[in-house]
Amino acid sequence: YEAIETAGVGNSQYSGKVDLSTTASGSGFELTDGDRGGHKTYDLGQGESGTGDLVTDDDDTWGDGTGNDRQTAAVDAHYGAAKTWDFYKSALGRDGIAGDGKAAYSRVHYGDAYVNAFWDDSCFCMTYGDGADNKSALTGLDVAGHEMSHGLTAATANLDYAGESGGLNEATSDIFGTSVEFFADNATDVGDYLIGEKIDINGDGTPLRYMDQPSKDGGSADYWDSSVGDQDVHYSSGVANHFFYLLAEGSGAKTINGVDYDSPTSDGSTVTGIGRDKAVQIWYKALSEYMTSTTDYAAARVATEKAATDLYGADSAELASVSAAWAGVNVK
Ligand code: ASN
Ligand code: ZN
Ligand code: CA
Repeated sequence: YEAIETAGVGNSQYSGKVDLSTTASGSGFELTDGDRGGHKTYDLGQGESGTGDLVTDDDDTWGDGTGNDRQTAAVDAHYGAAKTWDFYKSALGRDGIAGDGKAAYSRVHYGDAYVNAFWDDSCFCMTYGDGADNKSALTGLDVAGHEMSHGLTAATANLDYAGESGGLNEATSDIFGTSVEFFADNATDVGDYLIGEKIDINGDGTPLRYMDQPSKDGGSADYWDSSVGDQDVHYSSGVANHFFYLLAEGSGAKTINGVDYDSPTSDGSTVTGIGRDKAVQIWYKALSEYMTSTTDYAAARVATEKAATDLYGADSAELASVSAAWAGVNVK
């Protein structure tokens, strides 16, 4: 028996009609991605442990695009993992989460009315709840990129998930999650600097987080202050999310893919954006070469300045923007 890679079609809930890498199995097909280390997607059937069942199908056309159908959450999860894998490879030159070509796996339909998604390093897997109505799985593309990137952080800087390093850990997942969304160039889920805008867990159409002005969510920090490390890591992440937005896009008002942003600095200074691609390179090099488990905001500034110097030079406009963006979020 030899696994045969096949090209499936998925009707996703959040990203429209998508291509899926699947594998022929017996008389049917399974969600095993032979193009990306063999990444598998499982249905937990509302359970909370183990793997449940590998998701299978008779005709290689998956899901109906709604939360009423059990396959649909698996479609979004499988697609999100594939796009994240491809982003790592093409933008970061990285072969999978740990850089060794090995796949993780995804689990959908976790628990009953569970409103979260998470990465777990001990299983090297990511898991998605079904949302409050059990029909709104938390499988949006930026969420998948976010959760998988917790694995990337664990395999690199391994930032402690508390205090300022915890905020940096969370922000790294938002930075790469958003980068995956832009990279995927999906017509239904277009790239933005909003996190979780598709899954609607607030129930009013607002996203979970905003990178241009993190405080728009009602809790996140726009700027560093000495108490930011006391906040929940999903709020202290705001400082680095805001840094990344400023570095990529610059300060002030801007419309990207139809979304209006407004990103003020703490002191009214102007930051000139260097573009998302360069900002991602700088963040990844800082994360993988200069940050450690205890890196705080001051040390993150140093790490990204070193990375920008390595990549673009000590006299570069890119380095100047890194310094200006940190100053703009009050990391001096
Ligand atoms: N969705 C959350 C996260 O990835 C889950 C958590 O806070 N543990 O950060
Ligand atoms: Zn997270
Ligand atoms: Ca988004």
